[in-house]
Amino acid sequence: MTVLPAADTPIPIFTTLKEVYGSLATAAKHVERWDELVREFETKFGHKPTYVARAPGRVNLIGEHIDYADFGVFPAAIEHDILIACASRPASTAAAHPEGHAPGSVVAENLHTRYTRQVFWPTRRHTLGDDVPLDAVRVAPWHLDIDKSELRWESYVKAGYYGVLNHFFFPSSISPVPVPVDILVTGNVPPGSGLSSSAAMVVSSTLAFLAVNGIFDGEKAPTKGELVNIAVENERRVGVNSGGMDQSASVIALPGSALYVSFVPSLHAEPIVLPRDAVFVCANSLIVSNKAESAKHQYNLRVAETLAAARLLSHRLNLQVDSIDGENMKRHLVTLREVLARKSGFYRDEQDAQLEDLVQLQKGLVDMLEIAMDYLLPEFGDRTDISLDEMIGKSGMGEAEFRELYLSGVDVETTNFELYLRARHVFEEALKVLKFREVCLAGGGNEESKLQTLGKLMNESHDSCHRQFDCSHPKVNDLVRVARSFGEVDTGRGKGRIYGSRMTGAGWGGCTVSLVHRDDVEAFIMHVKKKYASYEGMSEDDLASCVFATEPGMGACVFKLT
Ligand code: NG1
Ligand code: MG
Repeated sequence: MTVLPAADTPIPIFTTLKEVYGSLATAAKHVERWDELVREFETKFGHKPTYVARAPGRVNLIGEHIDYADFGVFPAAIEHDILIACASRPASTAAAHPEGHAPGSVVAENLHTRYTRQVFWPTRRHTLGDDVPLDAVRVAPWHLDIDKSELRWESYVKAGYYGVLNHFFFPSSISPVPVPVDILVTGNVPPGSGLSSSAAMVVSSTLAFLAVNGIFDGEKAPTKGELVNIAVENERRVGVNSGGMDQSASVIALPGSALYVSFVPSLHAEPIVLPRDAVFVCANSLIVSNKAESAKHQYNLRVAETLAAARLLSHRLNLQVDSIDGENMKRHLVTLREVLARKSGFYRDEQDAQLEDLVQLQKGLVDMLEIAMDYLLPEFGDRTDISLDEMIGKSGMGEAEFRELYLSGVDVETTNFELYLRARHVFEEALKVLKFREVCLAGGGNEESKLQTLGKLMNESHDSCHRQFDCSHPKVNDLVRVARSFGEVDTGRGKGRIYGSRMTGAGWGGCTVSLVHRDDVEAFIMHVKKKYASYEGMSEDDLASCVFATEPGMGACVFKLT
């Protein structure tokens, strides 16, 4: 991805919490956490931290599972965040640790007692593939072992470090070696809940390693857009073939605005102010979606299905998506967005100018819906799914190359694929995002009817995630039902003003987001706490961390301690 000016601003380096959270009132709620983090760092490591890297989670308002098809999405940063206090390890304390002398070694602690202390250091990966002693190979990329088979907290720390090492300390002939680092992590983004704790971990880890290595002091400091690109690359190292939505929201967000983020031709983020009376309330279904475990048969399978749908469409439409490499055909992955662009007759470079025009994009999407219906449904019968054999047959590719390109990252026990429903969800959802953006941007007009339109789009988005994309969960559907039923509650000022409710994030558990009138937020939160069965018997404190209103918050930063 190249980067457009919108994301081309520097990553902020702050020295007050008011700057970090965008207002004194918000900052006041976090002072204690920050103090504890700094204090504990000193207790654990015997020296003071020099920086705290901060990255927030995000809530996606609309546009689910379409970022990796290259369509625009609509997230906002939340107040919940990951904080990483860090400092280079002084020689005096390094002596106390056997690992203290390895270049770039990391001692990572977590304030959460469930996560144990981790020590690791990078090696250089020899071109022949073996790890060899550091000083033997000067021109080899850095390597860290990341366990993709289970979800480990330090994997996200390592993923962030990986990108820093290979972007800033490689090739080593022109870069110095990284310093040994002590870090202490804390966070309050609930994991596995669709609020992007993972992106917040990876972004804050990337920032921490950049900061301690002095990269912000030099000319090499990356812009926000560059940080997003590095963080996306980093997160894929944990084994999820994600799009770029979460990292964009976590890095680029500004207080008071949601973001319309688009990815083609390059990362572009447009801050958009939401209607005055709109408040978004998150509620946790308490079903934790374990990414590492589920990636292969859920998330990555959906990525594969949408890419396979794009392949079938491009074959049927006769689009030139592959290239010739000598004697051989070189196959390329194309996204549904690219098929749309090429179908409209524009190749990669020209498509931009044309598709900047969102009206054109809208028309293209409507066309694609029809094309998908013609070409992605099975030949016979009234089912919507097609068999593996039929899918490969319709791809124009040989079986082995198809399996290698599309199915190698997923567990395919399934023999049937819902390519039509997945593609239809993507095109319809992309249309909903454009509509959502348009309503938010429209000046004047009736505020109430704006909220109703936004809410309706959110409801439709949820129903499509559930029925067409099959990424919801029965409990999440219950929670959505509970939220929507607030519309029947008499608040004393009339019926509860809930405009829409949907799952947010990858799904298969996690959180919902509901659009509620500002004046009804408290009553709504009480209603949900009381009616969602899994909340029964929970303490007020625990409930408060399960159901909360969010205002679009500030993106990531580095805090410099004096
Ligand atoms: P979450 O909910 O953070 O796991 C995932 C992807 C996004 C996007 C959404 C679905 C990662 C890091 N992020 O988000 O890119 O595809 O699902 O819209 O996997
Ligand atoms: Mg995630």
